[in-house]
Amino acid sequence: MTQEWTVEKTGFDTADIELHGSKYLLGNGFMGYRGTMEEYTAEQLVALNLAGFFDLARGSNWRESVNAPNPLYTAVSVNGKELNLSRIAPVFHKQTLDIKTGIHKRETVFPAGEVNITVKAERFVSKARENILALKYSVSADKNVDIVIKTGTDKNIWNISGNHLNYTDETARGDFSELTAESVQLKKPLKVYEKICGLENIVNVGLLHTASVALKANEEFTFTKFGGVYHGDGLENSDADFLRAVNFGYDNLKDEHIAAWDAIWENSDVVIEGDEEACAALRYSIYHLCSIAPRNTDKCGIPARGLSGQVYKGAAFWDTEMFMLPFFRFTDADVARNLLKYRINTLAGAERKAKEFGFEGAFFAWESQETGDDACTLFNVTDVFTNRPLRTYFKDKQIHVSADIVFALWDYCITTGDFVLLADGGLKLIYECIRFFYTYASFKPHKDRYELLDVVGPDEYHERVNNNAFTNAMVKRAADIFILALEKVKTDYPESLENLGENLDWAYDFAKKLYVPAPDERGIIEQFDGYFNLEDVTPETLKTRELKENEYWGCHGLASQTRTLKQADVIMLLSVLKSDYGREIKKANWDFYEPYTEHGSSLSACAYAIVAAEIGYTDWAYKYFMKTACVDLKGDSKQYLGSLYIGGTHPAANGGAWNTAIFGFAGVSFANDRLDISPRLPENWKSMSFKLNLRGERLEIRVDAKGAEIKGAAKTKITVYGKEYKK
Ligand code: IFM
Repeated sequence: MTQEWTVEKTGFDTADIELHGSKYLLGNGFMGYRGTMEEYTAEQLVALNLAGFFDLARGSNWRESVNAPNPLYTAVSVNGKELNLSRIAPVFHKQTLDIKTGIHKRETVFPAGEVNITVKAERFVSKARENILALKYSVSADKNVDIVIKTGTDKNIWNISGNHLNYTDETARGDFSELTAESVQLKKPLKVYEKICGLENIVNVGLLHTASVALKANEEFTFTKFGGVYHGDGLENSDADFLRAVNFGYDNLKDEHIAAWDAIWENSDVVIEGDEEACAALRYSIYHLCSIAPRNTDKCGIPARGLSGQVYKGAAFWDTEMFMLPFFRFTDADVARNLLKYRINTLAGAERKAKEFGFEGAFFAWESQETGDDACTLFNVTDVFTNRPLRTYFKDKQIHVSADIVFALWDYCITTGDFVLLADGGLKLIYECIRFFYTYASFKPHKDRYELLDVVGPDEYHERVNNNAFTNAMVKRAADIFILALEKVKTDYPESLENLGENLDWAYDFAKKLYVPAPDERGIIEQFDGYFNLEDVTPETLKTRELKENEYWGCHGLASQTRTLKQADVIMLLSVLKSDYGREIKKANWDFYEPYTEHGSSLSACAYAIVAAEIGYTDWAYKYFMKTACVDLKGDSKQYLGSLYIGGTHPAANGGAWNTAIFGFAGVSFANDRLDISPRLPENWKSMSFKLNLRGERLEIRVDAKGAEIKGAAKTKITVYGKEYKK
């Protein structure tokens, strides 16, 4: 990043097209628009990815999020030759994303024979009107020249598995076009509008308009464009809504869009004094979280790759609850509530899944789309040796997801004080999850305890293990939460108890007797039964054993019989249930597990960073914080799982960066109605300032090496390094 608020690159390399599509992403929670050039098409991975809209790709049984046709498509030709950056080496090129305002710009000087043509474009996906996109496009030349502008709605967009739409109507009238489509299987309607202002003598072919313009030397020709994308409830008044936006005009739309972003930053900005690079990377992470947050709906979760495309089928994973929700519950409780309501709304899907696998209660999807049914396949990875799908057990054994959701839901209630959510379906969700775990668990009479056998923990390289420490501890926490939530509802919302079973003794017994692996005499928690007996090999050694690029280490691959783990597992547990484990235990486990961890998932480094900050390994904490915060800036994360493409943005890491800054470096914790702040900043950080919303109070917090200053906490009880804070 060149400045704290700007991502910018001067120069052009075709190799960057894929990375930049994600890095320069615009989004507003309803749609994501990749950071591609206006003249790009499917080949350069143009995508307008829609949140919460899923269907099959034509001719396949692959269900993924739907990409809409591109209403901002625009290209310039000179003498019949299109000025396409992916094919013509530019004289100059600059791409910019202003993360404060969510505005994307490009400036490209194309050589066109004797003439240099400059294209400047500015665009945004409105943060104030979720269906609207707008573009301002200018062309100039250093000599008089005739150009042809081609603009319109382009259907030739990137789709991983094929088109999801059948087009039912396409109309172009003058400077306006309208496309109506329906999704392939469910026949869900979609409308895309497009309107141009400032272009004359237009000739229409299909949804594309062309116009010839005689450019005068060094005089800029400018026009604007508006796009409208509608599905679901928005369709009802889409004609009028789009027209209103067009009539409002580009500059007004831009102003209200910037004002909407300002309001978001007002609550969510974090200022790091003394380290511009870290500050910029953290802001960039926050930008992504806010770009994809479902602000106006509780019908969809956040996809694991945000709105950058269809990777992982556009589905939501545990990433949302464990990595992103903390940011939202402290900065924008409405978004946090929407995300949790989405889980409540999809409880029926989780119940169907439990039943399908022979259990009761709610087994939430590993990959959740709009109904909560699991989009995850049983074969998630393609073997690079045989090109055949490999059986993975993410869907059927990664049961911790149900506990993660319970954990996040309770944390939301505690942080915001919104316990009404329990009456609003929250308690029922918790109850069904605990019922699922109870039926999944095995009771061992000779040990008088319940065990969780045959599971997959966060570390996906070791499948079908017994008593994974993270899973057991999270399920135990979920069972304890059920009892707390039940008491709360009994007292405050007794009417919502009626849909729970009469006799709940089993739940108390389960909470009491569920086995949670304890630290051994060295203080180390065994990741799962028998982990310590595995071959003592680190990822570096495993790498030397690889026979092929992108070889998958899980399933029966290289890592499975060794101690090498894909991502934080025990350390994830320690980063989450932090008050259950002391510093010495954290240190012993960090030292033990760190060398074995590949960080093959972008979810891993932040867990190590948070625990490192807590145990005083500040340099490590900083290193892993920057790895997390820069993941989408550098684009150096894994792009393939076997031969499966997994590129795009990484919202879990974006959330993990915020979690590290706030919970790790600022040492924020909220428990027993008390906020504690115990800062341990990296040496070069003079201070860090941020805001937290806590039970209706908006706290302004500044931490430095000496402690913390807090404004706005009239009711909140606060301690700093465990000592009462004098307000
Ligand atoms: O949820 C993660 C998982 O933990 C590791 N693989 C990628 C998933 C989506 O981010």
